Parts: sequence; structure tokens; C-alpha cells
Amino acid sequence: MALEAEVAFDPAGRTTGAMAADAEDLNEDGRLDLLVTNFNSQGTSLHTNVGGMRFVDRGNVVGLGMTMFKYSTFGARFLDLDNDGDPDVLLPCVGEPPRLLRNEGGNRNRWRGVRLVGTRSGRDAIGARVAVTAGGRTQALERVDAIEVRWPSGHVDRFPGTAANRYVTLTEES
Ligand SMILES: [Ca+2]
Ligand SMILES: [Ca+2]
Repeated sequence: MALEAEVAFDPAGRTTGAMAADAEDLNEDGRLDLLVTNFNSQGTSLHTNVGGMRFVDRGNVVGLGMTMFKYSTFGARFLDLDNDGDPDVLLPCVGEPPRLLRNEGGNRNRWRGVRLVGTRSGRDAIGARVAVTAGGRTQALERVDAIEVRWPSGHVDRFPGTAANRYVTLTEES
């Protein structure tokens, strides 16, 4: 499958260590892209999902290849460390402090982030579904009227809309 998806090799056709991976929709096209870390001298691969289960390695294009060239990286985790709505990445390295790469590309869209706290459901609310309603349509627009959370317990809470470009914590009504 890795061969068919074109994630088994670097852009020069060489095999890589493929030590760790994480997925995130980095270009906001609705398809998960794939970051794969490798041994030193192999760089880090950033496989852009081009659809049809095919990927193009853009690690060198965005600077990941050279930035991580001298490190053997055994982990990868996307997270928004600076709370600006775009994914940054944490890369633990063998024999070196972990590398934190801040996304300087920026999130050009309006966004809202929610942190869910379950009470009847598990604390982390794994499996909850969040729907955002704006102007009668259920999607993220500039003005949000309501946020509905369907918790794993089956309970449904409806919260008022939030301002754009910030995170909010929503707690399950007990
Ligand atoms: Ca994508
Ligand atoms: Ca960020």
C-alpha cells in the first residue's frame, strides 16, 4: 500500500527509516496529509495528500528535509503550541533535545477551537461529535450562532456561538 500511495520512498527514490508518523490536514483541503520522520541524513518527509490515496513528498519544499537532516527522529506529534489555530509539530530526536517546529505559514481562515470536558462521558470525551451552526447552515463561518456537542454518553448540549480565532472549553452538562 505504501508503494501505491507513494509514501515508501523519498523524492529521489531512496527508502527511508520511517520512524514515526502523524497526520493533519495542513493545507486545509479536507484530506489528511502525512508527516513521516526518518533516520539522520534522510530528512523528514511531508507527504501531501493529492487524493485517490496518493501522496507527494513536499518535505524539501517546505524546509523540513534540510531542517531535520542531521537528526534521527523517533516521534512526531502535531499540536497547536502557540494557540494561533495552525498546527505546529514536535519531533523527539535520538540523543538530542526534541525539536519544536512552529508553523509560520499561518492560518488564513477564521477558525474556532474547542476543548471538550466530559462529565457523564469520559473526561476526554473521546467519540464526541461537534457541530457548528451559522446562519442556519452547519459549518464554520464568520459568525457562529451555536455549537452543538453530541457526547459519547448520548447527551446533547447546545452552547452559544464563540468569537473567531480562539479556543473555548465546553463542559458536558451533568
Ligand atoms: Ca490536506
Ligand atoms: Ca500554531
